Formats: sequence, structure tokens, C-alpha cells
Amino acid sequence: MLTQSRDIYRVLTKDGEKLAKVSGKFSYEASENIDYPAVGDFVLLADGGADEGVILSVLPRASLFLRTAAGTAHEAQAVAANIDTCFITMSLNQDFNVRRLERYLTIAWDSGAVPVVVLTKSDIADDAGQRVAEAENAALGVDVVVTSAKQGEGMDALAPYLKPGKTVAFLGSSGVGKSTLINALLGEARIKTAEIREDDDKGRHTTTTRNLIYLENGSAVIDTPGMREVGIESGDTGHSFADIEALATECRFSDCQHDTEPGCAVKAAIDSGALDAKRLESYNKLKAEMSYDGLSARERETTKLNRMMAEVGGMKGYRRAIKKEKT
Ligand SMILES: Nc1nc2c(ncn2[C@@H]2O[C@H](COP(=O)(O)OP(=O)(O)OP(=O)(O)O)[C@@H](O)[C@H]2O)c(=O)[nH]1
Ligand SMILES: [Mg+2]
Ligand SMILES: [Zn+2]
Repeated sequence: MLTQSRDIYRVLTKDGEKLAKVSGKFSYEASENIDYPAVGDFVLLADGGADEGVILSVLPRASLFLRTAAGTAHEAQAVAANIDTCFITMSLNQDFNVRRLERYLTIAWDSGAVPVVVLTKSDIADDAGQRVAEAENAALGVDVVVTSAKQGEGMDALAPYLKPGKTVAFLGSSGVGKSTLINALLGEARIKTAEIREDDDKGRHTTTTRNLIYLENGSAVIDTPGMREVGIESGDTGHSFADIEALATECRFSDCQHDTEPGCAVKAAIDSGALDAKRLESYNKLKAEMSYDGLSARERETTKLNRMMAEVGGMKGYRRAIKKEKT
């Protein structure tokens, strides 16, 4: 699925691009937002006449980046599906924010895709070195790439993730330069970009739809609209806060809240300067926000895969179904 505009989806089929809508049965059976096709999804398509297709189902997703947003009663939204790598894009100007980075990383690790931190606009940052170091400290075990689309810096460093057949999604706030980077990769100004606000470096929400675009080498990039709010539907702090969770195993009490308990290894690390107190605050906040009652994104997909396999007659039938329509 390449892009969506209201209830119309643009899908790529072996015969080229097609517009499609979901079938009546599909809408009837869909119980929540994320059941509907998302950019990057593989869908089963039936011919709906001249040039409109009918989407019968969404094939199980290898990865799914989910967030909740205000105004949707905190219902989960699928930002992109089947992505191999999430480029968590953040600019090195005023908009730079380590706490937001931790939030993105927590969601990304849960999505099933591998996160990479892409720092942008190195050409205009006053204290780029300091900010890059802060990002590296927060992004444990994650590659951090410093770029300037304006000066062509760091474009080579992005290449290893942009291999034929691989899909990368650009995620981040408005104005950080997601579309500008994609234009640089395309080698032409195909996507619209716009100047940011001068007073606070915030963007103007120039990109309004999620779009999958193929690069010349056969890799796919997904441009997304800048996110105002990145609520956590489900997250994985095991990777993004591996330092805190490792320390926590050393706390005297196994249910230590790292607050006032004696023998707290996390507090000790803060006292010794080994851990930033703000990072613990961030961790606690995200933990509180994450919904524990629901299934994680991956668990949901496994459930769906099992259900689908039963419907089409096991793995053989499933493979046959995929082969039939890979869109
Ligand atoms: N100096 C400098 N400016 C850049 C760089 N990359 C992007 N910009 C500028 O930042 C502004 C916003 O860029 P966009 O690519 O539209 O940002 P975006 O992340 O796609 O924003 P949304 O579509 O609103 O989410 C534009 O004026 C770009 O020219 C860079 O490397 N250096
Ligand atoms: Mg954009
Ligand atoms: Zn503790």
C-alpha cells in the first residue's frame, strides 16, 4: 500500500498502481483503526472493475509502528507497516529533545523494526557536538547518523539501510527535514518542503499524508507527516532503557520503584553521576503511559497470523495467498 487519502488507498500491483477501497466485509469485520491498511502493508486485492480495486484483507505485518494521538480518544494509529528500519529523525537546532528521542526509541523497538537515529541540519547547529553526544548517550545500541541534507553530509552513512527490497520509514517532528532528506536521496525536489518558524524552529506540517516512494535502487522510503504528539500504545523499554532495567535487577527489592526504597541501585547510580535523573524520570513516565492490559503490536500480529492461517488452510495456503497478490 503506497498511500491513503480518506477511504481511498493507492496500491502497487504487478500491473502498476491502482486505487482501491476496502470491501464491505472488511469494514464490517474491522474493529479498530489499526485493522485498516497502513502504508507499507501487503494487501489481498480483488478486481473491482475498470481501475478500482477492492481490498479483501491486510496480510500479517512483519513490523508496525504504532502511536496514539490526541483527538482520537487515544486510539492506536498505525504509522507504517512492514518497515525494516525506522529513521528517527531529529534536528540539531532548538527542536532537539532527548526525552522525545527516548520516547520514539521505546515505540520503535516495540514495532519490530530496527531504529536508527538520524540527526539533521548539522550545518546550522551551534553546539552540534554536544547534542550528538547527548543523542548517543540516550540511544543505547542504536546507530546515530549525523546529516545535513543542505551540504550532503551523512548521505553515505544512510546508504547501508537503503538496500533493494528494504523499507525505511522517516519519523519525527514537523520541520526536522524528513522530506528534504528524501528529496536528497531521490536526487530531485519531488516532495514539497517548507521553511520552519523562525522563533522556535517548529515546522509547518508541510507533509500531510504518509507516502511510500521507491528509490532508484529498489529500496522503499516512507515519508510521514511530522508528529505533534507521540503517545505510546505499546513500547519496549528493554532496549531503550536497558541501562535502567539492568540496574534495577541489583535493587534490594524486586518491586523497587526507585523512589525512596533502601538499597536502590538506580538511585545509587544517579547519586554517583552514572545515570541522569532526567532519564529515570522519562523512564517512569513512559512506563506509566504504556498500556499493560493490551497485547503488544507483535503479539497482535501473531494472533492475526494464526487466525488467517486457519482461514486459508495453513502455511501453504498462506504462501499461495501472498504470491497471488503482493501489492
Ligand atoms: N540548514 C538546513 N536546513 C534544512 C536541512 N534539511 C532541511 N532543512 C530545511 O528545513 C525545512 C523543513 O524541511 P522539511 O523537509 O519540509 O521538513 P519535514 O520534516 O518534512 O516537515 P513536515 O513535512 O512538516 O513533517 C525546510 O526549509 C528545509 O529546507 C539541512 O540539512 N540544513
Ligand atoms: Mg515533510
Ligand atoms: Zn530501585
